[in-house]
Amino acid sequence: MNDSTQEPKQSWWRRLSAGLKRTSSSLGTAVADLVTKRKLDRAMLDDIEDVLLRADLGTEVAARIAEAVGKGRYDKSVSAEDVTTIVATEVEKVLGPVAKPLEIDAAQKPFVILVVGVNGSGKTTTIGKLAAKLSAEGRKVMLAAGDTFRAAAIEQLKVWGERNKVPVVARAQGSDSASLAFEAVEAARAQAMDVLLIDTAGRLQNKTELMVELEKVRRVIGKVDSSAPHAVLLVLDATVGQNALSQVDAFHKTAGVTGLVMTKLDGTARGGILVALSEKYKLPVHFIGVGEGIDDLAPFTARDFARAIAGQDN
Ligand SMILES: Nc1nc2c(ncn2[C@@H]2O[C@H](COP(=O)(O)OP(=O)(O)OP(=O)(O)O)[C@@H](O)[C@H]2O)c(=O)[nH]1
Ligand SMILES: [Mg+2]
Repeated sequence: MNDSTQEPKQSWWRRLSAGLKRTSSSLGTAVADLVTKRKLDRAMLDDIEDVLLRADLGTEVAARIAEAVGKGRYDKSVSAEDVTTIVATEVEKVLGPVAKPLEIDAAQKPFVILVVGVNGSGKTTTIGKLAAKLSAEGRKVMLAAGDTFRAAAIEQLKVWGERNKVPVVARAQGSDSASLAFEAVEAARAQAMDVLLIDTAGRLQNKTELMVELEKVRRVIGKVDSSAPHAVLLVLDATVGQNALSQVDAFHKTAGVTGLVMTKLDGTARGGILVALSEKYKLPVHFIGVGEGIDDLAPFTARDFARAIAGQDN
């Protein structure tokens, strides 16, 4: 263990800013190319807006940033730094209201967290990382292997359980995942657990029967405790870019998503999508995944993310 308290933050900031480097440096280079040897005019602002759209920031945010750049600067020369500073400021304004910690209500025993998302987005890994965080805070955590489709998925969750020294409720492959979830809530209650994290099978947002199954899981959990699930986390893979928008749409409608986790920000040029999502859906963003390891889950903070996107130093 490193005894410097700065160390963990430094390392995830490094991974986040390095991960978003492809976004920030292509944005920075494109902006620099646009602003050199020219005075600001409408055409330049349109070009800047295009660059921002290509960074996945979304039409509203791109237009707003271009407008902010234009304000009071027509016929003047602007620097690339002026523009990226405005990018960071405007992005932070969008992210500020959605950057919210995941609050565990201690009055709910167990506090039930259902984890949903498309195939391979990082659900199981995020559960493993979250279990570590919550246990470190002194909470009694239990996991439920609600992804009953694949034997490997059950094994994967059990490995995270062992690593974290927390119990895992699991059944044989092919069991009904709603009844597994029901059983897990009862077990967590009987064993006075603080938090129950329920894994689910990955499902594409356009596969109706799988989305209906998720609705059932949700409903059945509510039969044990009508206030549960207390949180429904949608895990999104940053590398999918624009597809994340339809994922949020579909999962929100079916599962009543209460918050987002965005993974794989350690290696993507598409992290800007989180800005477009925040602008459109305004769902809380709790955590970001910046690697595959147990410690690679960082609380989401608007300023850090905005500065990383804009390629600024922390
Ligand atoms: N680089 C990186 N890899 C990640 C991150 N989160 C998860 N992964 C990796 O992504 C892959 C899929 O992760 P899982 O946790 O199995 O994803 P899942 O959503 O449970 O997948 P299914 O159960 O198949 O739907 C694994 O190889 C993880 O190690 C992250 O933040 N960064
Ligand atoms: Mg999984």
